[in-house]
Amino acid sequence: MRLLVTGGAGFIGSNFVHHVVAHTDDHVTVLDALTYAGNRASLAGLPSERVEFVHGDITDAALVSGLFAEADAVVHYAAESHNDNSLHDPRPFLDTNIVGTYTLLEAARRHDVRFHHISTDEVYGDLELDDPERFTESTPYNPSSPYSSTKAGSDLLVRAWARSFGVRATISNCSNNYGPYQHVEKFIPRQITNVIRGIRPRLYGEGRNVRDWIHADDHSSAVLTILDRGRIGETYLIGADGERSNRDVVERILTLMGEPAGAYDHVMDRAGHDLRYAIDSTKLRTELGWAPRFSDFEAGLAATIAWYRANESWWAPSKAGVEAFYAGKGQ
Ligand code: NAD
Ligand code: TDX
Repeated sequence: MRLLVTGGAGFIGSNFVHHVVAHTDDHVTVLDALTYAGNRASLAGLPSERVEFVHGDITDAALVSGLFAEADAVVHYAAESHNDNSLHDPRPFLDTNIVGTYTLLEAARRHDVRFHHISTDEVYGDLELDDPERFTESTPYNPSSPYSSTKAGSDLLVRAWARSFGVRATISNCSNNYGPYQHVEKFIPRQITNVIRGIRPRLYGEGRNVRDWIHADDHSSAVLTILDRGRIGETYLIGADGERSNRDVVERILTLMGEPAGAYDHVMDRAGHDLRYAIDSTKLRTELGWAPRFSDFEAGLAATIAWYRANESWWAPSKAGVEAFYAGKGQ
């Protein structure tokens, strides 16, 4: 199969490309604009006969159309992905997440290409800490931030193009990913690289907020499963029962890195900060037979810490700029 992967130089997209090369015979073409979040080094070492890189923007309709004409299936990861950036400057989120997805859907329609859209559990808003219910495929959309509202909008475009134009599409909404190649602006890599640099980790507010962590490689195996056996027109939630409070995660990072568990600072909270996300992935597990491999969060976190220790040249160029951005916001 010839796969086109948008955003394949980003965190989850690059993990997916590595996963596809290791587990299938598919050929991958990556389309990526190499924004601040894209990094060609995340694809280093992959065989050139299996992976082709195209530097370009998903809003470029002519470029996109030519690439769709040569693809059997498209997996769409490209996005502006960081909530804190969306609170600072929402415009790129509208351009890439909404207009970009629209541009891809028009090409999928014209060339009748199978389309898988990558989305997030944040489209469902947040849950109370003691809510016994988790998000399912029928939870109403209720996004909180400019980021999550543009992802919600992109999901709705996919549903409309599937129903109105017969685009052969599926959607997955996944919980918070961790693993190698994640940008240092995000919570887990920010704290790991802070500790490496001798900076105290920064917890927003009280740190009671809960995220449902999944290893990026488990996200990749779920997406391949949906591409292979998912029913056209359906949405699948991806999660690995990994709920943890931010405070618990920061304390684990510190302990695993040989520091006192309490050696972190509380900083200004995020505006509109979602309290809790939690995924019920029963549909994906029972209908398609998927299961995660990384069930031990502490072991996955230890491996991620080891990766950041061993790959300082990958993240060092971004670190100072990210910390300057946060410092300007009291975070
Ligand atoms: P990321 O920010 O690390 O990577 C995004 C990639 O998209 C980068 O390589 C960037 O260069 C590229 N890109 C951005 N705008 C582009 C454009 N206009 N044209 C072409 N390429 C462009 O993001 P990520 O964390 O890897 O997230 C990937 C996808 O997964 C996103 O759609 C996100 O909403 C979704 N998602 C992320 C998480 C998470 O925990 N990070 C969880 C669920 C879903
Ligand atoms: O320094 C920090 N301190 C802190 O306490 C940072 C950067 C974050 N946080 C908190 C905010 C969140 O409660 O940690 C939690 C995780 O923050 P992020 O890594 O920014 O992730 P989140 O906002 O939960 O969104 C992520 O998961 C869903 C991805 O960035 C999204 O792309 C995905 O859709």
